Amino acid sequence: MSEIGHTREVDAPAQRILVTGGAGFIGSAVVRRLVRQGRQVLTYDKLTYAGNLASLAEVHNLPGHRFVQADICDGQAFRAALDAFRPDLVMHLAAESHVDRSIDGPGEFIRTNVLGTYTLLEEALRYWRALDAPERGRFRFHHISTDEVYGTLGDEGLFREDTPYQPNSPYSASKASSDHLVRAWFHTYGLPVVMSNCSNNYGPYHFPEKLIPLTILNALEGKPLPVYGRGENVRDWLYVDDHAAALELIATRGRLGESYNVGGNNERRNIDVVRTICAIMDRVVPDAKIGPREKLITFVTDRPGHDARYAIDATKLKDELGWVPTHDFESGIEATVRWYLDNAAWWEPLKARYDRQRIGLAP
Ligand code: NAD
Ligand code: TDX
Repeated sequence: MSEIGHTREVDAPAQRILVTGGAGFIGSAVVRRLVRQGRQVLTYDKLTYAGNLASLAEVHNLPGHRFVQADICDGQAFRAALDAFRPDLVMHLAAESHVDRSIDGPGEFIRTNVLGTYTLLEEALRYWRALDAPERGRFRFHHISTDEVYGTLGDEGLFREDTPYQPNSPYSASKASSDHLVRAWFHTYGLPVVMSNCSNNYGPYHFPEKLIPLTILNALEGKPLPVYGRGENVRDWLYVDDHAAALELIATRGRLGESYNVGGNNERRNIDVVRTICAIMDRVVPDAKIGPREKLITFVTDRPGHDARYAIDATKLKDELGWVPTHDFESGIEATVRWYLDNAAWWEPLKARYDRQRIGLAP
């Protein structure tokens, strides 16, 4: 078994990093960060509707960055990528990520999130076993997951790493399954893994089907702002670059076989998030024809199985690895609104990639 329970000192930080899902929202923030630091990065991404090479424009053609368009369920393609690139670290972010889509079509979530992760684990194990001893000692597989695996909180309490798994949506159930597989490959086969579970991210390059970018773009056009139920559900929002910094720490310095919760201590009710965005937009891009954007808020049928509250206790990550988030919600949300206003060239082409009507209402 691998060295469970103690930190392996990393003499030379990982230099060759394969990032699955690197063309997505969080993956692209990770790839941009690592390439800027001078690491060698291979982005491995199928480019589904959610994948976007424009999110990697800053680094795509730099010598430190390579890209392979391939499916994580394709074991042969992943094997070829491992054998050609020879990473000392795999960061696995590729997933189907949108809860509403998982309600309408859970099959793709099982295929990608469960079978895809299984495929990567099998190939990573084969690759790791064939490495020579120093390389084998350096190699790590970092699985990136969500706090939604823990289910829902009431008014009190926080998710800790030892909170029991109680996923409630097809998305969170598929992520929970993948977490369990990763854990099992560590305990049974000794594959050197680390895991992390993060709360809701927000920031630039967020696919516009998600609450925050959807609200910004609808508010810009004077369209209704759909709020599920009464808007009282609470999410714990973390700026995406703070998550990317946490992932780098966990991947390179986290204890093998351990999982780390990541969250910014920024709990907000959905209705308050939407109102905050309205206020920023009224100030930054006032529009006399639209008027005060709060008038656009429309309460709609609740999401089936809608988790009431998520909130993270990130003490372990802070104490063990010294992580501190650098963005508070007020500055982060203003920066995010301004980024969308300045980057229509990024989001305009995406409008054709998703249904701008309500989805995820189970029959
Ligand atoms: P995203 O939907 O923006 O990006 C997912 C990426 O994975 C896309 O580039 C897509 O093309 C790629 N992909 C999907 N299926 C693939 C497949 N079969 N093979 C190869 N590539 C494939 O997702 P995100 O928000 O960046 O989330 C990244 C990871 O972080 C996911 O594992 C998600 O569960 C987790 N996570 C997300 C959040 C959040 O708030 N967004 C919070 C916690 C954890
Ligand atoms: O139009 C909307 N109106 C609304 O009220 C949408 C799209 C969402 N909501 C609500 C549902 C949630 O309570 O806003 C909250 C946030 O919704 P999403 O943006 O869909 O995110 P969520 O379901 O919380 O999941 C996100 O965070 C955890 C990511 O999509 C997941 O991949 C991640 O694991």
